[in-house]
Amino acid sequence: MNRKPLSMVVAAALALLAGSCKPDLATGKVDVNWNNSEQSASFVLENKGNLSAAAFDIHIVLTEAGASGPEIVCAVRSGGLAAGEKLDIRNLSLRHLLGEENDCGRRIAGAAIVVDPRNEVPESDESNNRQAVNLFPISVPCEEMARFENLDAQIEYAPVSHIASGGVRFAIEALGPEGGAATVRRNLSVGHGQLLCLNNVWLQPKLYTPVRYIAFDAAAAGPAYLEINGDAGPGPFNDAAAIDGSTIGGVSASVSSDGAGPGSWCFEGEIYSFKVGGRELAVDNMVFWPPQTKNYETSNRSLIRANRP
Ligand SMILES: [Ca+2]
Ligand SMILES: [Ca+2]
Repeated sequence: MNRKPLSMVVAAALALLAGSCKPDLATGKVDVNWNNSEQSASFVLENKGNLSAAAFDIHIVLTEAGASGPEIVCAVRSGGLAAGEKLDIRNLSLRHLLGEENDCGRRIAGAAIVVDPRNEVPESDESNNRQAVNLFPISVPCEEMARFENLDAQIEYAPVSHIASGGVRFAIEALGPEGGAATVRRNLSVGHGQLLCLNNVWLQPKLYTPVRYIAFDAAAAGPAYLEINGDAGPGPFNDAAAIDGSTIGGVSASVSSDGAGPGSWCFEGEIYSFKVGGRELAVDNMVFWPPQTKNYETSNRSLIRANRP
């Protein structure tokens, strides 16, 4: 009887196992909200392999039409993924990628979710790590966006304080008799970089001219308060979902998050005054439309034209 030595069989089996015993990171369903009121991505990643994957990067790459400029990348780090485990990322804000340096994102034509772009994790299948979606061009006023990156970290602004970010001035006022503070924080799953965490305070942008539209990234771990054109609407609101669809001071509100998760809060209508407050409310990336200085420049220009002989 002709039998292979046992050691040869074991070696062959081990070689086979070494090939298949690897993690396999893969992108699942990808949903990119890219419109005037919201710029965010939701997606599911999965480790389809039979070994756990160590830490890796996730890139959301925005590509421009004609690909003239450098790629615009939002990077997120994952601590790792066990075999068979899924990572569900919801409403990851891309709003901070809007900037004058990339024409405020007006030429963006596509987005791609790329898992492990630096190839830190050896995988059994390296071909399923990227998924691209087409996007329609949008027009978002990003020239005046309060990103709160200019504020000193860990500072607590007690009421009444005055701050400025992105050319917009804000007042921080007490919400109720307890006082409270607005704290500069970072590394939360809402917005990007630094943000403002409102604990028992109002945040009030100073509107020198009425605006048609205000939007920002937010997450509320408790009741939220709004006061638009002097009206509190049906507030206080138990959570973000309760705000969605309401009318406050003649202004319609829409919120993309449910419960305490991060999302985009948008307010559309003739807005003369605006206040947002909360017990534990994180806000970032506030945009105002039309931008107040822009509005002033435009009316100034038309005045010059009108005076020409
Ligand atoms: Ca893979
Ligand atoms: Ca920020």
